[in-house]
Amino acid sequence: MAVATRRLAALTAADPEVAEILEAELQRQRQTLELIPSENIASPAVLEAVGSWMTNKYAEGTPGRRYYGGCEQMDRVERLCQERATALFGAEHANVQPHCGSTANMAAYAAFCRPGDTILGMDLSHGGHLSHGASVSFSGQVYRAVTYGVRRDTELLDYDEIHEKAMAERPVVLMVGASAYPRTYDFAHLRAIADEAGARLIVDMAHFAGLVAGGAHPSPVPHADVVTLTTHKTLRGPWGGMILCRQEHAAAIDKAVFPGHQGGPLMHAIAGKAVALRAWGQPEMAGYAQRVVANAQALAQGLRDRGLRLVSGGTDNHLMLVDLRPLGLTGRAVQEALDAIGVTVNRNAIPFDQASKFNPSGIRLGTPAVTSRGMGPAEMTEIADLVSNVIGDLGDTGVAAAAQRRAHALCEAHPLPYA
Ligand code: DSN
Repeated sequence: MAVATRRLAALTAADPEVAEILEAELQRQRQTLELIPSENIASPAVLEAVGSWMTNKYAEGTPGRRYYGGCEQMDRVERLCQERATALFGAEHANVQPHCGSTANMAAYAAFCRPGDTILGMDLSHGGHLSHGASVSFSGQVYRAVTYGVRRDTELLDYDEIHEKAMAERPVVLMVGASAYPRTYDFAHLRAIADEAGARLIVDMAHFAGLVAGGAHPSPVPHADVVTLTTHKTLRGPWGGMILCRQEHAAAIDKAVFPGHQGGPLMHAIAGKAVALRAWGQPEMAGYAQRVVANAQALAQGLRDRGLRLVSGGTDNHLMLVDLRPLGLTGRAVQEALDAIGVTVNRNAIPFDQASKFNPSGIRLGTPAVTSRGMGPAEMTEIADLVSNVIGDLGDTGVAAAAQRRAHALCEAHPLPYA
């Protein structure tokens, strides 16, 4: 494949093999409807910052208190990023150094807990994240993890169970947030539970940070001791993590990030985070969060209209889970069939799933990336139609070919923002 973009000129000359892989991935992204709810499309400005010489610098420490010389510009960009984060989310303090969501959560727990302490988080199989206490993750190995889930009848968070477990287990931390929960949270209620149980409240808003930034989702910031997030999902920035907290916890959080869990911060990523945060005040992001939610609701409606069952009946945020059990299908088969026509989703467990984790009974879909491409409710109905056609006639090559043409046409009409 010819690699001819100016962006990759130096790379093509130095390493045509890697350049070709990057070019192939760009073509895949161009020609694919990206429905994985944790993915998005970073702006060209963010990519420039991340792909810059800021990668050349060590800056262990915090602005004004570095362990290396030559950090003047590092201090400037990190302070700018912190100021933009605290202003955007109304937080008292921001640590913008976490490399990802898991290291943000590691540091957040460590600010309050010692190994062996009890944490209470959402069960992975009900939509929680690995780092919220799963036994295969540090969070379930370093700490004594207890979990809560959703109600069987409504598939909504079971606040009574959270209250009961918090009072019985007296966790040091109540962790709230999920990777596959299609609804919003009652943060005031969760704060009251944490207070009654004597726990710290940490909210992991990795999935919905951009919805909070754009005013399309309640903010956990006024309620939580600490809020962790990632910057590459709905926030539409570079890959990375971040922590917001009350001033009283700032020193403990900063120490837990460095030297507690990380060495040198990724200064190129911090520059990219700063660029992404600024964009939320600019016309390019105006109404984006509301459009992501409106698109998710249109997609959910379209799927329901075509006979698919959604966990909890729909969505309030950017994602939804389709229950494939009524159709006798598995997540892996549907994921692969959609992959083959240029539609990317991920197979996912649904609450009370009896199937294997490797081939669970659901698929997870979301709208951040297609919204970034400028698609709206009409396109969501088109996507619902072609996706449900493929699911309804899995293995039918004629149906798949027609759906592929329609997916391709949507991609052509809504190009990526890259040259
Ligand atoms: N693995 C991410 C997701 O896809 O939701 C969460 O960090």
